[in-house]
Amino acid sequence: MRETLERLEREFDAALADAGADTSAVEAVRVRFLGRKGELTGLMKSIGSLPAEERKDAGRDINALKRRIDQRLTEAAQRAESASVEEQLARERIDVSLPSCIPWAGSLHPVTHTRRELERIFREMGFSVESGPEVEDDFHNFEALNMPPDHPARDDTDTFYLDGGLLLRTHTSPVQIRTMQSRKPPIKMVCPGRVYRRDLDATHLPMFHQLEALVVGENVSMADLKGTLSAVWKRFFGDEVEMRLRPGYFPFVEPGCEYDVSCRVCEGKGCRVCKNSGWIELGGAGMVHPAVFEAVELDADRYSGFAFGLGLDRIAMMRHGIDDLRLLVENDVRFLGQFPV
Ligand code: 2NM
Repeated sequence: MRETLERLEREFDAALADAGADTSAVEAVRVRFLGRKGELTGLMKSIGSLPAEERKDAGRDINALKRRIDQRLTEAAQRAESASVEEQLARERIDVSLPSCIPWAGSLHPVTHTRRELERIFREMGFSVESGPEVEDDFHNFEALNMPPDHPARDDTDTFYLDGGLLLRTHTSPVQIRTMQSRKPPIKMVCPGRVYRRDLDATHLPMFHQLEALVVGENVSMADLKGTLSAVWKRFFGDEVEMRLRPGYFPFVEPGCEYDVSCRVCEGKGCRVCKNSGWIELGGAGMVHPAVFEAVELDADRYSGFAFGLGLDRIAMMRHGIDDLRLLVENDVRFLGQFPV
């Protein structure tokens, strides 16, 4: 009997080692040795056929082995269970450091982006950013700007007139008039905003965006105008950009000029965009006309000033390589989404 039990125990240990950490294999070993038809159970049943004096020892030895086997099976089952939990944890591991889905984010309209960038540059240079009404009166939009009653821009084929002598401003200059009326020099201001003209073709929209700058003080000169323009465009386009002034006429300035920057596409060498001239016209400028100072009751003998203007839409198109004006007003998200902040 002793040899039988020792052999059984070795067989059990071997079988349990084979089962490893596999829960169902461990269970199969339990059935093989402790099940109703198991090997140890069979041995227990055979006690009755032993000689009477051997039965007590045999029963004790079998029970002792049964307890050891039971103990080892329980431990093996626990090991198998925790191994399977570990395996599941490893399999279902989630890397919380992986980037998540990027949420859909809005973007700025290219004109808004261009306006904000220029506003930032002007603020850094000490300018304030002002705004004013889009519905204006004749005085602020025309008369104070030295545009006499017969000036062609006042024609109702060029300007949107409203009831009660009001109109949609044709430039942002009325904001400068209002600023000079409400504040004493020194003045350093810019006013970006919507302006309206009765124009609609491949290169003009009835509503577009301007930004105008005004500096008024004592001894403000044409050299200050040129230095300011040059500083602004070098900041906006980069230090390599060249700038030039050409004579130009606007009723509200004397002398007046137009200004160009070297073409950003070909760097001045000449290309389709600049029509082989190497230059891109950006806007007009000049020294504030004494008649304008008179209209806002500023002493033209004491003060002088310069002003300049630019078209935000054209600059935004240049900056982003946009070749069709309509893209700016259609608000197609497939277009707008291409200008992330
Ligand atoms: C331009 C060109 C030249 C201008 C002048 C004034 C004011 F009110 F001070 F007289 N505001 N803006 C001006 C001068 C605007 O844009 C093409």
